[in-house]
Amino acid sequence: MNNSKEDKYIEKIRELKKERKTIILAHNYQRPEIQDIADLVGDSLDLSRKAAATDAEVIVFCGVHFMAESAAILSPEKTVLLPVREAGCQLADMITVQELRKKKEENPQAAVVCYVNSSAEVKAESDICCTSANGIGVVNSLKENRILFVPDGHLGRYLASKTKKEFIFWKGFCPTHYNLLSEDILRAKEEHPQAKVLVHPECRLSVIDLADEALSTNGILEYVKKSEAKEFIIGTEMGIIHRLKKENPNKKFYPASENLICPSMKLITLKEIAQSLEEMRYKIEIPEEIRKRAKKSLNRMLAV
Ligand code: CIZ
Repeated sequence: MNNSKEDKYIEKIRELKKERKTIILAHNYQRPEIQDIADLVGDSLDLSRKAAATDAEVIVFCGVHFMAESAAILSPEKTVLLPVREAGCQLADMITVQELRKKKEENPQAAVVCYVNSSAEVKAESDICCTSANGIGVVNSLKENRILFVPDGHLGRYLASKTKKEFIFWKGFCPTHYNLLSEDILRAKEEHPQAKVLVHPECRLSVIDLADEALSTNGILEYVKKSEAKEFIIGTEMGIIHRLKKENPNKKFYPASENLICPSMKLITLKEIAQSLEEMRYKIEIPEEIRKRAKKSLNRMLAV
């Protein structure tokens, strides 16, 4: 997009934002220009919690569908907009509530732990939620020894390797993280031998085994800020590199692979945000009964 067009959309967004008492949230994986116009940048839960604590009347969530749902679960009195209807999450779509109910029937003794990357309906059907940052603590807090972990089989395997619980894994995966291979890490390490390797726990265990740390997006940001190291190989969606560079201008960042791009995260543009605010679209609506039960699973996690 040329600069004058970009400026026109930024101006429109600022104007509408004021008029509609709006807060704009951008996930760490969003395009740089979206992160730059957002009021807050972060992970999905952190953004949703912070937005809930504001007096904004409208939340524009620049992320994917389940993230906007999390904001709507925590802020029922606010209007939550997802600028692009098609911005879904392939991982979250790898489980339906009917499939989950069937698996629960087959495993009545298991506690259902659901990664926040899931629909409101799946959260509502689970005992407790977790994030990639607090998963170990959540699993260890449960009295049950059997854990039915949904929907991310890779995060599940990582948590199983860090706890003593017996896991039943779901077959879901994040295609962006799944495509990162150990060969990519080995190549990046050869090219940048001084660099620390930070990967997301949605990666395969073979990739995590080669990394210095497996961390959530906010975990990566915190680690880099505190680290004495000057170079980092980043094994998660490369949108995060914009924020890493901005917050650490004297450090260097290399994506572990050029394929670390989530197509859904890139659907949102400045033009889409301006249109979203102008037309108040696309509103996230969650039936109240589902919202309340999903909130219970999130609250149980927050209590841990
Ligand atoms: O929930 C989030 O924000 C995601 C997808 C990952 C993370 O580690 O922040």
